[in-house]
Amino acid sequence: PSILASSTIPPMDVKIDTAKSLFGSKFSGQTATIIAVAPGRVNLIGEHTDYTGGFVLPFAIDYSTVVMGTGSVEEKPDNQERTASIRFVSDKSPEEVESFEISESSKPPTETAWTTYVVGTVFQYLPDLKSSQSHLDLTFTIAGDVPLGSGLSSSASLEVSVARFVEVVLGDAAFSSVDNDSIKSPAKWRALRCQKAENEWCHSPCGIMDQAVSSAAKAGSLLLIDCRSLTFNETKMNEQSDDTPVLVIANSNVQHDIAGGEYPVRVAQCKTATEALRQVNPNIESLRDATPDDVETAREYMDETSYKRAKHVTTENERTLQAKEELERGDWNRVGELMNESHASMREDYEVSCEEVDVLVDIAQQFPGVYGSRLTGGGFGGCTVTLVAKDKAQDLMDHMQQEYKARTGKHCPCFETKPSRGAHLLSIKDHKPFV
Ligand code: GAF
Repeated sequence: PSILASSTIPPMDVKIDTAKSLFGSKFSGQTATIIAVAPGRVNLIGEHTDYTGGFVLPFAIDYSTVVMGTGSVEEKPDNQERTASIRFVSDKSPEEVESFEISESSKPPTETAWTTYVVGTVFQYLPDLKSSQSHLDLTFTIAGDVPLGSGLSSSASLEVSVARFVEVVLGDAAFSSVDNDSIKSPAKWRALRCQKAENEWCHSPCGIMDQAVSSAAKAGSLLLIDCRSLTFNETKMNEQSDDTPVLVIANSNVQHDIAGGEYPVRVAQCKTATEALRQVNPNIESLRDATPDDVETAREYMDETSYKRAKHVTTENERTLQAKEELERGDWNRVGELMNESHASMREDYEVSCEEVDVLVDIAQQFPGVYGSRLTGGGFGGCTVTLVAKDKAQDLMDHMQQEYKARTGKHCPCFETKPSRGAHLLSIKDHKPFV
C-alpha cells in the first residue's frame, strides 16, 4: 500500500510520468492518446446512509488515479457476442502485464483481485458496442496515489478512471445502450456502472457515494448527493469571512476492507430495521423514508441492534442536510457540532469506529481551533476528517502525529486538503485538463 507523506500530496506530473514511462516500457510500438483521471474522496458527513437511499456530503481530493493508454473498436465478422481484449499494467505491480479477454457472457471471478475492479468496470460498457460483431481493444497503464484501504476510496478512483478512459475510446457510442438521460448526465451513469462493477464483480455491497463523487465532483465544492434520486447539489463553504476553516485528514493506519467483515452486516441490519419500521408505517421503503421519531415509535418492534442502526441512519440524514445549510451560511461551530455528533453516533449506535480512530478524533476534538472531527468513510479503521481554523491546521497536524504515536504507538500521516475536481481528461500533449 502507498504511504501518505505528511501534508504533501504528490503532484499530478509524478503520476503522469509514471504512467507514461510504464506505457513506453511495456507497450512499445503503441502510442498512448488518452489520459483519464479520477480522484479519491473524503466524506464530510453522511456516513452509512448511501445504501439506504439517504444523503451524503463528500468531496473529491487531490489523491487520484491516472489511466493512460489507447484503444479502438473493431468489427469482427466471426464474433458471436460483444467482446473486449484488455491489457494493462499498474504502478503497484509494474512487472506484470495483465491480460483479459471478456465477452457479454463473462462471469465475475469468485476470488476478487485488484484487476477485477478494472475488468468489471470495462464489462459494464460492453452493451454500448454496436453489435455482437463488435470488439473493444484496450491497452493502458495505471498510476495512482490514493492510499489503499484507508477509507479514501482507492477502488472508486480506479473504477471511475478506467470508466472515463473507456468512454473516450467508445466516443459517441458510450452510454448508447441506456436511455437518453445518460447523455445528459454521464457522470451519474458512470457512477452507477462503477458501483455495479463493485457490487457484482467484486462482491462488495457498497453504496453509490464513492463512485458518484469521484465521477461528478467539481473543484471547490462539496457535493450533496441524494443517493435515491442520484441528484447532485454543489455546496460551497462560505468563504466570505477571513475565518473560513480548512479540512485536515488523518490516517489511523488501521486498514479496512469493506467487502469482508462488518460492512455487509450493516447493510443487512438496515434491512431488518426497515422491516420493523414498516409495521408502524407501511410507506417506509428504506431508512431514507423514516425520521428519528418514526424510529422511536417503532422501537418496540425492534431488537436493540436494529434500533441503534436505524437511529444512526435517520439522525445522520438530518445532520447531513443541516450541515449543507450551515456550510453555506458559514456557521463553523454548528458544522463542527454536527460532525462531532456524527462521530458519536457512528461509535455508539452504528458501531463502525475502532479504538485508534476514536483516539484520533479525541485528540482533534480537544485541540484549540478545531470545530469538529469525525471518522470518514466505511470505518473499522481508515481516516478522520477535521474542520479546523486555517492558522491552526499545521499545529493540529503536528500535535495529532505526536499524540497518536504516544497513545497508540502508531504513525498517523496527515494532510490538509480542499475540494478537488472529479473525473476528467488531460491533454496528452501538455497534460493540461480539457475543460
Ligand atoms: C464505503 C462505501 F463504499 C460507501 O458506499 C459508503 O457506504 C461508505 O463506506 C460509508 O458511508 O466507502
